[in-house]
Amino acid sequence: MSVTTEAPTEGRAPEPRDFLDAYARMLLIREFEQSLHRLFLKGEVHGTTHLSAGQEAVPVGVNLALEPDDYFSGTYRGHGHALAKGTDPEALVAEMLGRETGVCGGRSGSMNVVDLDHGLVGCFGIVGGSMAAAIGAGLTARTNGRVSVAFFGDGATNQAYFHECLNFARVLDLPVLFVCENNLYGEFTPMKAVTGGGEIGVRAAAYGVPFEVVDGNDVWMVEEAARRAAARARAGEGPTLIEAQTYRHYGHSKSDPAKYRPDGELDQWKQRDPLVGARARLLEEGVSESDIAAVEERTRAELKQAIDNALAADYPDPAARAGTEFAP
Ligand SMILES: Cc1ncc(C[n+]2csc(CCOP(=O)(O)OP(=O)(O)O)c2C)c(N)n1
Repeated sequence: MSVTTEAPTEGRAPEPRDFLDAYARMLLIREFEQSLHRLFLKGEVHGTTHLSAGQEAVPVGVNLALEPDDYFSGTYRGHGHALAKGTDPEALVAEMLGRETGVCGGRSGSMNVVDLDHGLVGCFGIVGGSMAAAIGAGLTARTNGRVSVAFFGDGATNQAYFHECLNFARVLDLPVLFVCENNLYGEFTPMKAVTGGGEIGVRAAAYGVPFEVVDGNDVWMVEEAARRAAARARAGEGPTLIEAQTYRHYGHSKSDPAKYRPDGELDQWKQRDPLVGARARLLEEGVSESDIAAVEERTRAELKQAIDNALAADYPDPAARAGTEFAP
């Protein structure tokens, strides 16, 4: 059961200002992750990080269709999910640096960020865990008119979570948007090698959940699909699966140089970089080069200030952590 892209877009049509804001948000995510990469190489970020560079149009496009108090959950590749919804960049980078000003007081690190003020019920290192969390938030969302979004990867569609959660959401008509970021790879593994049948959307159809496949590098196509799905959810019509086809520019995590990808594949995808496409669209919409340049400059300057502030912040006092953490 698919939903055609001819379905009417709910809500008002985007204006040039919206396009500029969306571009700025994607640029913020890209530059944030590149900064994180540099901070990791300098030894400031511990453990590992999973960068989402290349996939920015998915969370930003979905967020354009959400209200500020809607819920969402992300993966370990969650910097973009959080920044798209409004998490403060300074608090997010401070979290990556383990500082007390971090959004979780420096306790979560890169993979497990929570920011309830912006509806982020959690980022999950367990593949598919985001779906279960979004179902929980969806049960609440059903009672207060909100929607709940789960971001997850193509690999997660082979987890039991995917099947249980789609079934459960359909049976209870929960207002949940399942947003699969199909970046063609799991951990070192091509999606086609591990996905029986090769198609993700048809799996949703098996549970009676409508699905759409969209160009995940086109922020406005993602927004339109999310707007339709959110409208159905708010109307009590239940869940939707959106498969956003995209590509990650880096390897799976910091220990993966992504040598397994065929020669030329990354370059081909970079020609369809979501930021390059959005910038070209802005010019087509009549936004001037100087307006775009001003936004780019402001975004970079604000991010630099945020990082400087985060680096100057203190580490949490270990004594103050007593009783706040779970140990088996
Ligand atoms: C339940 C579980 N199984 C295995 C892993 C190890 N693992 C971490 S990421 C990953 C690949 C997931 O791929 P995908 O869902 O496509 O997301 P992507 O990393 O491409 O964004 C795997 C197998 C895990 N973290 N959790």
